[in-house]
Amino acid sequence: GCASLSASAGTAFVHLFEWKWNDIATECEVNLGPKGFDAVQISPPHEHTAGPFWWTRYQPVSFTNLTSRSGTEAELQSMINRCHAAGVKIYADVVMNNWAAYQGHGNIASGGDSWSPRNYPDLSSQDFHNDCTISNYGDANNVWDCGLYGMPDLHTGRSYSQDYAANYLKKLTAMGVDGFRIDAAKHIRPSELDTVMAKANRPWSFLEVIGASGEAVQPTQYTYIAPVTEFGYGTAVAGNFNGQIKNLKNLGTSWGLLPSDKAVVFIDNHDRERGHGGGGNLTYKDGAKYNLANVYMLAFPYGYPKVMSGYQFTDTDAGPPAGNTNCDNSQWVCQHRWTNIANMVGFRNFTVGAWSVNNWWDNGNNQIAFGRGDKGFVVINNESGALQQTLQTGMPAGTYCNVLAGAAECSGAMITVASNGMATFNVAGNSAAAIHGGAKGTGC
Ligand code: LM2
Ligand code: CA
Repeated sequence: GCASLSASAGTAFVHLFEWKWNDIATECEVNLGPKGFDAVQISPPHEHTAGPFWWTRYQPVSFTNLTSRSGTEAELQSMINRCHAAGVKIYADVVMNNWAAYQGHGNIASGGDSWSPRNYPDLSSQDFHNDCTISNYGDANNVWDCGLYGMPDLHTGRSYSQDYAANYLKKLTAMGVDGFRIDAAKHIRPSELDTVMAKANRPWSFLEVIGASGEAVQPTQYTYIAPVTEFGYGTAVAGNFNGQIKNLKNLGTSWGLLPSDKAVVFIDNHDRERGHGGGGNLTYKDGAKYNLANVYMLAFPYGYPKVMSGYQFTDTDAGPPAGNTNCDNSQWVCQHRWTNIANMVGFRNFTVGAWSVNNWWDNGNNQIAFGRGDKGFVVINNESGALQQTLQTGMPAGTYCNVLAGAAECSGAMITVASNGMATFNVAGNSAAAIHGGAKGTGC
């Protein structure tokens, strides 16, 4: 068929929130590899406390027992191997700062180990900071050395604790894991986290540090270690998709965001879609606006984008639907399979070499268009009325597939770019169109 996009390097990844390892493996083979996703962020693979809530996985019990709600260590290994064979990397979510406290569903953890707060199979009370609860975000010592929501706080200044965390990263690296999301990095002193990463031989990582003005601990204190989650991005995108997207022309450092190469960006994540840790983000519940915001994120040259992919919920504590994770069950949202999102990954991969915005057009309100050098061009209509414009694309003459017009990149309408670079776009309300040189209507 037309338009095989997998030749380009990966530039965007997906969080398959609460997916089981076996189902991720199949998804890598069937969808993520063919669509050009760079990597999958997986839910924490360590042993965790019991209970049906999603957040029980953010309460570790052991880093040496890797049986979790997503599966066994053998299934984890098999998934890593199968995703690699499909050209997809694996990033593991690592919770090292805070340890299990919740015993509302008993003291037997996901891998069968029993535990009590500050006493786990491999760690005991001395490996944790003194018992205190974070209460003052104006005080860095309080944020770093007390317990988040009262969970035991790993004493990351102790060599034994550092080695324990580093050995976990090394074990996962040896299994083939390609990178890490370091959960709650904001609650670990930067110098101590840096020591852990050094002991782990500095695997590729990104650090979860939620910035808030006026607080003592800021994301910029961590960027010397690794890229950081830029929470300001999703907030800014949401504010303007609910306002006027013409303002998003120069989203980046001039908005107070981190340098692009230090920023992992997302429209929402597993916390923000639930209103945990702050709100205001667009989520799957916002429908077309959310869909188009993801198109913007994947088209716009800023940051390393992460697509959220989760399950439907009303109760913000609810864990995943019972049974296997798959996109044929409507309880799973599967954002990464939405045509616009899946096919914009190919757009980002193809346009990565043209890291600038060119030929920006807007209607002064909620219709925008922009190019990525001579490699691609996108039109986003965040209004209910149709958009009909002849625009300068900056692209070579030719017949291009509108990659957002059908599930396969070239299954929908064609768009003709004239020799002067102009092309006519007819884009229905609340939808988008995109063309790029990796999906041409002829010669593929
Ligand atoms: C993070 N960032 O710093 C994660 O991105 C976030 O998802 C985690 O919170 C948090 N760190 C701790 O790793 C989640 C969730 C919380 C949940 C915790 C611990 O957002 O609601 O707290 O995980 O599982 C839950 C209860 C809370 C309780 C706490 C301790 O919701 O009421 O506090 O467990 O048992 C007494
Ligand atoms: Ca800490």
